[in-house]
Amino acid sequence: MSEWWRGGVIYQVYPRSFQDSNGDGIGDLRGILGRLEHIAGLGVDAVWLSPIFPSPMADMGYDVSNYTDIDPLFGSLADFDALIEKAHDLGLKVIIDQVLSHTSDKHPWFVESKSSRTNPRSDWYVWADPEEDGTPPNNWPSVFGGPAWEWNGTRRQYYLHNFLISQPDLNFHNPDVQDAVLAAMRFWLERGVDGFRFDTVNYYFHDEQLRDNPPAPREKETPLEVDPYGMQFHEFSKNRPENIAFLKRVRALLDEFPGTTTVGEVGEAHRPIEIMAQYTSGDDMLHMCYSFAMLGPEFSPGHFRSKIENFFKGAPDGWPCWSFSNHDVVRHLTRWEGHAVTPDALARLAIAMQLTFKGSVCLYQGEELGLAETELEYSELTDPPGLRFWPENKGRDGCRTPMPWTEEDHGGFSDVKPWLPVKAPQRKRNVAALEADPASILHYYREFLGYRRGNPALVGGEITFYDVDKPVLAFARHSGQTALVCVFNLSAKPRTLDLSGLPALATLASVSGRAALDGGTLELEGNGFAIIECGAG
Ligand code: TEU
Ligand code: CA
Repeated sequence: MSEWWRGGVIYQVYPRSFQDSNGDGIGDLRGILGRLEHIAGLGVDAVWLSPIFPSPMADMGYDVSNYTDIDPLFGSLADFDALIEKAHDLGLKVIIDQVLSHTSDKHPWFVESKSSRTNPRSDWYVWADPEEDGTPPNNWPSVFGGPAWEWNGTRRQYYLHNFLISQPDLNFHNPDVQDAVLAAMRFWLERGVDGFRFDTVNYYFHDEQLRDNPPAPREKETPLEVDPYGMQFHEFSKNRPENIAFLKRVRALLDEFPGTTTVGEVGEAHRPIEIMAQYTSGDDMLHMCYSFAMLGPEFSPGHFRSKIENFFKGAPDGWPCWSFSNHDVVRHLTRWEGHAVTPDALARLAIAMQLTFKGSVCLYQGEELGLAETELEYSELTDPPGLRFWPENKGRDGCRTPMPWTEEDHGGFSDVKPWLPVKAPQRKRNVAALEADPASILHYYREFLGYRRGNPALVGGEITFYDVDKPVLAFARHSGQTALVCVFNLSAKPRTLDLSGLPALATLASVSGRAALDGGTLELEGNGFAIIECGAG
């Protein structure tokens, strides 16, 4: 089916941490290849590989120095071809990361661009003269701290970097830059990839006049509605109107390769849902976007409901992708632990919610094992923001520790000490142990993924929310004659609910388990939930 992505489930692999095949302590493509059965066996539609391209690894591959090759640390193009082939044999689509907003400062394009003000690529990055007093041209902040501008002594100019100093920002206003990144995309499409995850897709364009971003009065907003780094609205540094025309060029390219898809990352504190809607509305834009809207600490019915409702209000024809965990945030079992009866109860609740929301879904490697964030010492860190802002910000290493496959040393991930440690709490939840326990969260993930696949109402149906008492989230998914009422108790306390006002409730769907339905009365234990099939009428 060419629209497999609509309602599809994407499993994110963080290649450094999936499986090491050659004993250097770092995961690689051959390692992933050998573990594809695990992914396919879950019953997901696609795998998304975080960056595997040549890179100095200052931001673990999100600093690319060559868009059309594989870093030797991960393997070769031949390994990549083999991985695609096996994935396709197993019925898995392969989505790769495209980190196009910035390159590494070691990319030959930047090396050339910074060499003079007159070289052929002098305008490929965002260069700006200093203010009269020598300071940067405006107030734009870097996500990783400090100003977004770095001085270059050769050109006697600043260059823009929204992230690390070693991640200079490409100038998308230059048509040659657009052509170059589109050519890189074509390279991978011709190699057989099924789509792209676009890193920082909202950062492609900046205001050419370099106007100051307006301040965001923090006290008037909830913390997540303002920029957590710069206390300003990113009005001029990102989400510029020119991006729309460029994304249409991207979509036109993808449309040359039927069955492919795109998911844009909208890293945006201020208006994430609006931008997701804007970027996916219309069949000439991106297929899907995700944001950090569900990747934060908020865990309330109103929060989830408003994100989903606002998305479809903004883009009735758009399509979201929801994720609860990824390589940038504290794993959700740790983020939301204050709401948990037990980690497994919370894990079941979360996956059932995510898989019944309207939209596609990104899962993050290890969440099917019920992994919590790894506690690390400062000396074990590798992530630049963690190294810089410890202990207020511990960085992102805690969600990036290697997959535990077995009870062995290093969780069977590697024969040698891995780049990040596999600690006891994670190793205990290894794949082999959870496979052997039919009551494990791993089996539950598989079961619920299968349940979703078998229910068109969950994959592509409409969603209607109900007003119920506070810690409970309730909605129906419906398509054709089928309607499923989904009720989730987000608190750790048991709840008795009067659902008599809802459509004819018939039977508890077998997978939900942890609930009792008696007429219109539903009893849910803490973190309990019910998927209820509705009778006709
Ligand atoms: O993330 C962009 C982004 O918005 C994040 O930096 C986010 O704000 C932060 O991680 C929250 O903790 C993408 C990648 O996912 C991330 O790994 C990269 O570091 C970043 O882009 C730069 O390429
Ligand atoms: Ca390796």
